[in-house]
Order: sequence, then structure tokens, then C-alpha cells
Amino acid sequence: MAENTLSGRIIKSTGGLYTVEAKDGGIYECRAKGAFKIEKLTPLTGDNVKFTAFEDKSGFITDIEDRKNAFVRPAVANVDTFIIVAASAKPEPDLYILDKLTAVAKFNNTDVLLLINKCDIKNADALKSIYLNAGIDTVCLSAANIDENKEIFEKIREKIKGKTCFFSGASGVGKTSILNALYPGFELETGEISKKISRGKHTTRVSTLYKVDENTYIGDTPGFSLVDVVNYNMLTLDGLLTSFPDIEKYAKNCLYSDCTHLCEDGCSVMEAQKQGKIEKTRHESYVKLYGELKKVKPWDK
Ligand SMILES: Nc1nc2c(ncn2[C@@H]2O[C@H](COP(=O)(O)OP(=O)(O)O)[C@@H](O)[C@H]2O)c(=O)[nH]1
Ligand SMILES: [Mg+2]
Ligand SMILES: [Zn+2]
Repeated sequence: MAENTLSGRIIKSTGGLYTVEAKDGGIYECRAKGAFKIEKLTPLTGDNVKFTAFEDKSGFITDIEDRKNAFVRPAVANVDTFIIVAASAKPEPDLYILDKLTAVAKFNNTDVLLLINKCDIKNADALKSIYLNAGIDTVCLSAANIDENKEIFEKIREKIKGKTCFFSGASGVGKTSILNALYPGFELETGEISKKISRGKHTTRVSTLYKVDENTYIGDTPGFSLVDVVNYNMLTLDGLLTSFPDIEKYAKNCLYSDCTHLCEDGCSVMEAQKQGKIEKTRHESYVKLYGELKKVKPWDK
């Protein structure tokens, strides 16, 4: 059979079978070379790869390009932006989960776009200001009023353009509604995939990238909503402070050089928080996450 070496990107992976989109748009069902196992390297959705392509559209992955970042669960690589969706109400926003997600993003070199949905039922200016003050790109919207929100959706499409993005956020906040409003052509596909995912047993292993245009991909994976930060090594205690840049900024003049910025005397972070320079809820999340990460023993990893 005639064969050819091509470059492409893994857009879906399921149990050792990888769907690779070649640069020319061709779709190939690939296996990976056995040597990756010896190197303890697993191809991931989002990986840029070289592969041997056969006429029957099957293939064999031979090389994986260096990654910008990689996540164990969901198993994805080269993510540019987490699109974190919250609702102003129904369900009530859980700030700890939002802060965990922003920290995981920062730790893994990923940008954040926070979308506060359902602003038709409750004003979210206070919530928005917390995140803007924390340096996070935040947009209020309502996926229930697509016409009134036309310009906002256009702005979001512009922010996403050219990036590989994953949606995350609790169930019911409006992720699917926002996706359908942003990209109406995806309606059927998104629904079908969601159904497939909820049916299978090994579903959290499946992650899929949808191509919006030449360089824009949207990820569909249930895993980012769960944020089991501790068990999936998404963040470490050592990396916690730099994962909260709004807090780290004030951590330079503490009295003790080993200050943990939780509650110590002479802590410049505590001082900044009292003065309102650091959002109270952000610091509370930092403290709570510190406690969670502290419990992780090296032998648990
Ligand atoms: N009032 C209001 N309801 C919304 C809005 N966006 C979505 N919903 C509703 O919230 C429910 C959950 O939306 P869905 O997109 O399925 O959430 P997902 O679980 O995050 O994908 C549905 O009944 C939607 O119609 C909104 O902006 N305002
Ligand atoms: Mg949904
Ligand atoms: Zn301190």
C-alpha cells in the first residue's frame, strides 16, 4: 500500500485510536508507534504529530511535537485558553471552583476567559469586578438573548480566534447554549457528542477538538468541570503563589522570608487584602487550596 509522511493534529482519542487531521484537511484513523510506551509518552488530543499515512486513511503516529502544556484528565495538550463559564445565578457561582480553575490555567501556561452567563436573571457586576481586579478577562452575557448580545458574542469570537480553547464550568451554567450561540453550525454535532459521552463507560477518556476555522479549535470534554486538582497534578503547592498573580504581586515585603501568606504577622499579602487591594474571596480560595495541596504527600503522586 502506498504510504506518505504527513503532519497533522490529533483531534480525538479513544483507547489507543487517534483521529488525526492532516494539514491538507484529510482525516486519518491512527495508531501510535510502540516506542512511545517505552518512553512513557501517550499521544493526546491536541498534539501536533508526524504520521505515516496510508491510502485507506489509516495511519501510524511516529513523532509528537513538543507541547505547550498537557493535562492528564482530561487528556489534552496544547491548550491556549480555558473558557470558564459561570452563571450569575441558577446555579449560584462557586468562587472556589472558579479560582481553582484560574490557578490551574495559570500554572499550566493557559489563558483564561471568564464568561458570566445568565445576566438576564441577575446582575453580575460585583462578581465581574472581583475577576477584573484579579486581572482576569471577564465578560457578562446572556445566552438566552442572542440578538441583544450580538456584539458580545462577536467580541468573544474574536478573543477565541486562532486559539485552542476548552469550555469548563458546572453543569447547567449554559456552556452548550453559549457554544450554540457562538457557532450555530455546531448545534447538531455538539448535541450528538454529548449524548455519546454520557452513554459510554470510559467516557471521561474521550476528548474531542472541533475545528472552527484554520487555527481555531474548541474542545469538548467533561473533565475540566470536575477540577480534581490534587489527584491529577494540575497544580502543586510550590506553584500555588505564582498561580495567583494578583496575590503574588503583594508577597514581596513579608516580614518572614518563608511566609505562606495564610495568616502570619507582618504578611504584606494580609495587609494588602485588608486594604482591599486583593479581593477577599481570592485570598480565601488561596488559603483553602493551600490546605488541599498541603495534604498531598509525595508518595501519593
Ligand atoms: N435565563 C437564562 N437561562 C439560560 C441562559 N443560558 C442558558 N440557559 C438555560 O440554562 C439551562 C442549562 O443550559 P445548558 O446550555 O444546557 O448548560 P450546560 O450544562 O452548561 O451546557 C438550559 O435550560 C438553558 O436554556 C441564560 O443566559 N439565561
Ligand atoms: Mg452542556
Ligand atoms: Zn506573607
